[in-house]
Amino acid sequence: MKRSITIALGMLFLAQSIAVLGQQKKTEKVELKYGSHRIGKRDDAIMERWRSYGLGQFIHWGLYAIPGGEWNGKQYNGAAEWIRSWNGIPKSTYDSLIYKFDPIKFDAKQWAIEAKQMGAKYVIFTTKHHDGFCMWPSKYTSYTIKNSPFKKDVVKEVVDAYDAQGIDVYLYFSIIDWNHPGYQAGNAKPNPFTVESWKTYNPFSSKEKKDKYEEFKKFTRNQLVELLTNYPKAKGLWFDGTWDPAWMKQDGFTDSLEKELRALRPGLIIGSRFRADENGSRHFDSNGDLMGDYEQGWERKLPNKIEDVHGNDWDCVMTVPENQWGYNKAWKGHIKTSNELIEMTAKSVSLGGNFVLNFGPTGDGSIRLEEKKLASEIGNWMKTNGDAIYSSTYAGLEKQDWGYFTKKKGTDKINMIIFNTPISGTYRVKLPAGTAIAKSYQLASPSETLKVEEIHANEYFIHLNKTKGATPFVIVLETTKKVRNGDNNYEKAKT
Ligand code: FHN
Repeated sequence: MKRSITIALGMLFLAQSIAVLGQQKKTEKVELKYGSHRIGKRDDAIMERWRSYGLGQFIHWGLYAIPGGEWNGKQYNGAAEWIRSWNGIPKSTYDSLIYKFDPIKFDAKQWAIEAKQMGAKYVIFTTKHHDGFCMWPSKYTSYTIKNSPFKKDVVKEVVDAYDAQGIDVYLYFSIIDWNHPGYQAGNAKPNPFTVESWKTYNPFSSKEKKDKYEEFKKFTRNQLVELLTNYPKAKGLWFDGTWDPAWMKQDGFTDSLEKELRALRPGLIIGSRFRADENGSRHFDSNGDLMGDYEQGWERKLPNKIEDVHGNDWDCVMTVPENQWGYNKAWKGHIKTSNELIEMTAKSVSLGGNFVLNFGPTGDGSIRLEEKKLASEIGNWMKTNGDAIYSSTYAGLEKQDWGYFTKKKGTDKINMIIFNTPISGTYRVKLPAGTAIAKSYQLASPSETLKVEEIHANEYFIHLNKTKGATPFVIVLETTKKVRNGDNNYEKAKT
């Protein structure tokens, strides 16, 4: 028993070491056929726009919204959108939910208006989740919205409505497809998982399964081309379910598919989840180079320091309750408040990333009241303080006890996003050498300047005019180059 625990811990350590190593640039590069397609960040205008978003909306909507985490009065304990994988339901019974999908309250225009009010600059919408149900009338399967009582092309309605509100649309697509006869998860990954063991790993337990998987690959490719062709306004694809070892083993196929999709839509944005290299490395190839346009590994977690993001673009996708993406009638565990979500947004931007908040509409197409309330509270905050989020990024300064710094791109403005105010109402701020504060004010009241006191070289006290209540807020520091006049007498201050 003791030995197996030791072995298990050893394996866990090894797996974690491999994962960590995968994110670090290797000094000795290995020759890769299917590694990263680009070294370094994208520098085009489309990607620059992606970087400016700050806040996005994720929507998980599909057949799973009908049971909402409950089947015949029994609660499923996993994430609601995974309910089909539960032994409590015959799979064919789940699949027949297609005949019940008739969301009479679905109003994409209203969703988009509310998303805009929240301050979202992009939306990621589930065109197909793991159950395989297509929210667009795909011609490659009959398991689509077209064959539901609703019939209408939901993806088109979402794309058009959000685009009309100036919100960029990204199409979520699950590689896992429980409905397709050729799909399979693959045999368990080799253990230990090494370059050598991966080379000889066979994900298929029979030739028949391997052949069927070839059909599935064609089907997947066709659906992706179909999505990009049908919805030219969509800016990118957001892949999921690609941890599946059968998919990970398709290195040559996925490498050329990525090239094909990018050729079909120049400027297309794809995150790091799409494919693995020939050694089974995901997100980062075996040389530690990012496999996509931004790091897509921050799901329900955030980096803590700038070193954690290795200079890459990234986004964080987050649920309101613990691990529920699709609609679940009974949210359990901690439900995040708007202040917590605003703090996550601020933290993301302060570390150079975007924050994406998930919504799970109900089976009738409405957005649940708790989510509407959060969206409206976040939106109210963003109206006043959004300038510290949009087109803002890492300021070169670490997180402080009072909150986070962001920097407005192309300006000398540094924002302090405040979540904790000291009883004194005074914040201590250390800026890089050669930086002076020309002016400071709250975003909520730019005409009322704040008293700035220099206490050491490049170190200041910013005094609030009056201490604030329970809402986070932003202090702007308009900075200039510092001119030394030699009359500083910091010792007297004894600070
Ligand atoms: O299994 C899914 C889950 O249902 C949800 O879609 C999230 C969103 O990022 N992705 C998967 C888990 O990584």
